[in-house]
Amino acid sequence: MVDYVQENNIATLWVNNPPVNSLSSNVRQGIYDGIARANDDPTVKAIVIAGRNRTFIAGADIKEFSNSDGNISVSLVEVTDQLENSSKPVIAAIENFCMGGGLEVAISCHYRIAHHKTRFAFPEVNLGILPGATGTQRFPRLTSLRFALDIIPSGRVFSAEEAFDNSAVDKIVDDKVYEAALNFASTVIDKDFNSRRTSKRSPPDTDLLGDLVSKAYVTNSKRFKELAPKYCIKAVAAAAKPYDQGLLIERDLAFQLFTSGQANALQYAFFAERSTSKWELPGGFNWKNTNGRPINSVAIVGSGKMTAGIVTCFLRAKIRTFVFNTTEMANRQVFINSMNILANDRKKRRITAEEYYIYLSYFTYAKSPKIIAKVDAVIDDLPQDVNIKRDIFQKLDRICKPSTIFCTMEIEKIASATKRPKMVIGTHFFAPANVMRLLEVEYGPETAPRTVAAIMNMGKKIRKVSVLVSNRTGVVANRLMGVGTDQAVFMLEDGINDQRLIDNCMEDFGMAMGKFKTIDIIGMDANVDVLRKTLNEQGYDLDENRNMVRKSLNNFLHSYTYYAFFKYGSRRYPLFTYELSVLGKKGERNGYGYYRYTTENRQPIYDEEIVEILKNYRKRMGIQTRTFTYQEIFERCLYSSVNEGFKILEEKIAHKPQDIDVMSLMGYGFPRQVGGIMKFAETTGTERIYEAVCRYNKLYPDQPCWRPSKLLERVAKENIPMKYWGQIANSMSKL
Ligand code: T1G
Repeated sequence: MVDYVQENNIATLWVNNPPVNSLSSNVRQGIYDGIARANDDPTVKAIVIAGRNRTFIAGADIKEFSNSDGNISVSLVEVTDQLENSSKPVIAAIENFCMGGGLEVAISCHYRIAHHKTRFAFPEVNLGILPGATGTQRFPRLTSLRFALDIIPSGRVFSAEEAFDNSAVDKIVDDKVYEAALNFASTVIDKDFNSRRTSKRSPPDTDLLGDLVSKAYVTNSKRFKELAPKYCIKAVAAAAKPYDQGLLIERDLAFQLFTSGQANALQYAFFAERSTSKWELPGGFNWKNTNGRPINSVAIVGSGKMTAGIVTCFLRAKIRTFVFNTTEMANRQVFINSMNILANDRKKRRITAEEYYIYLSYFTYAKSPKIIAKVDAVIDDLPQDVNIKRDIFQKLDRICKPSTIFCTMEIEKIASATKRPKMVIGTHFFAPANVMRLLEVEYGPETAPRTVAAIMNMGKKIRKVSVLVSNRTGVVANRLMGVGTDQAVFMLEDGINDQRLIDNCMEDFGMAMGKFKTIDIIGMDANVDVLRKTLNEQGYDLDENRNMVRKSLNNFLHSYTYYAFFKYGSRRYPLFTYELSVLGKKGERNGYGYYRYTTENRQPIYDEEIVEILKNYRKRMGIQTRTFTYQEIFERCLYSSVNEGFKILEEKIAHKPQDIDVMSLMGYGFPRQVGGIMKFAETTGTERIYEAVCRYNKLYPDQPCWRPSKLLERVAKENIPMKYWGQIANSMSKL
């Protein structure tokens, strides 16, 4: 784990713990023992600490937090003290990742040489903790309180150049960092380096503490539903005190965070996100045993609201991207929109000017389908008309090379229109596609495992978190969270007069956005499309019915029959959203939805008109209003989604609870500090949720989302831990 190598009078400690050299117990012990050995050896004059696997150290081993192997070794605090107290100078040779505990190790050394491409960060805040191995105390002493208050509470990655500018590293090299560190070591041998012991310094800007702390509170306030950002600020501020006092405060705060449920949930989310790439198909094919052809070129066919966002994902990954529309104007518009997205990235310094031009050079217009004949994948962005889609894909099937994969949301309908059903797969991007990291990949009954492998790899290349699901009806993430949204609409219809009440309840829980704000952002039309599709599956045609009623009664909004048709069927539908859409409210897009929006300010404004519309609606529907408790709002919005999550598992649409959690976190702004909708179920207790689901099922028989999932029932009754839920779901098919 740590190799000790001596060359002339310099000892090197090589950290070797692939893939990212995390500081597991053996590594900590290895560094500690290595420093002791070098200090005891009179022939050693200087020590270099470096990482094998072309990386320095990416931090503590997160797996050990919840799963100690019982191997008692030294703590990271003892390691960092041992480094700083070394009687011989220690030089860190830093490259690739220098993060968390790795950065704490580096700043405890006496000198730091870094490769210019090194990525530095204190990402602890994203795991619900703080740099608790002296990082909050040493880092501001080495750099400044200003820089530490920027870096530690945000967890943002910073470059070697920024590190150098803020005195966090002493030298940057373009190549051969280890050799540079060895050379540097030979220049400091036998020189006094006492002033290089970080803990003995003071931050250079303690006089500015008050202002800096206030600024940090303002900058990070959006994340204050999580404890860690606030605690990080408090801990860094303590660096203005004498080192020993500051350290005690760091330890106390670190302990409080470590034992909070949030840290556990955030660490769970870290691994859940990474577990989605380990996909499996029912026939035993999986990410390990199946190869897919690399996707080096794509064609986006059609254009809509999301096209430019999708296009920029491919451009940023340097994948040749053809945009195919029948009119030149549509193609040009996609180019302009993509250019604007990249220009904004450049303005915000997410990309350099050079990258901006390189990325744009991967964009190509395709005026004729022949130009896209050789692409590796075609992505469907055509209008939602299945006949148009089938027609175009039939033509593409004749033109494209046999290995071209077709990505569409209408897998079965497109597969049957082509001679390549094995090459047809679903890809669902979430809006805005250039920002949202979730990609839902859906396989159909005929999709080949190699097609799945190719598209899952493509997802990784375009930096998406791809979740593989089996194709049923519509987008799985929408189904999961949509049931809770329907509940919100029903409660509004049934007596809540203020949409903010429900939205506040969800936002207090930590959701990025309340239910009605989400409807407005997604757009009324998109919400009504889901309703239209659901009704179609039940054999109803929403628009046909609307036209019929319009013809016969002139103003269908006043038709009791119209609503009664749906209401007194076997199932209740969230028709109030439909009513608003018919009244011309399109959501945030046109400034009118459940809230109002102005062109200057896209923040939702409470709209009293909704209450008036509601009153009329209730009258027509014959709804007797009633009051709701906060608990009922909370339970109906969230427990309905939990029950749906269990159904998605039991129907084998998703493979494991982690996949469902990632969909809720990355597609719907579920609070990361709760871990995801399934993790929330585990923390709340499945028994409690099952009891509530059964209760609502009795109360609302016209809402099928309350039929209890069989898997939830079993898990609740037998008190089965989450790690077995996926296995149990799989075994249930055999029952
Ligand atoms: N511990 C354990 N496993 C880790 C790990 C870690 N710190 N970092 C990565 N992995 C695994 C990951 O699960 C995956 O495994 C593989 O490595 C590649 O990761 C006291 C307590 C370094 C930027 O938070 O941000 O130090 O899925 O797919 O995209 O203050 O990993 O292949 O089996 O993400 O190239 C602070 C977390 C810890 C860094 C690389 N450190 N890691 O990204 O690869 S807390 C972190 C990352 C701490 C001290 C405290 C990223 C990365 P598998 P990957 P990548």
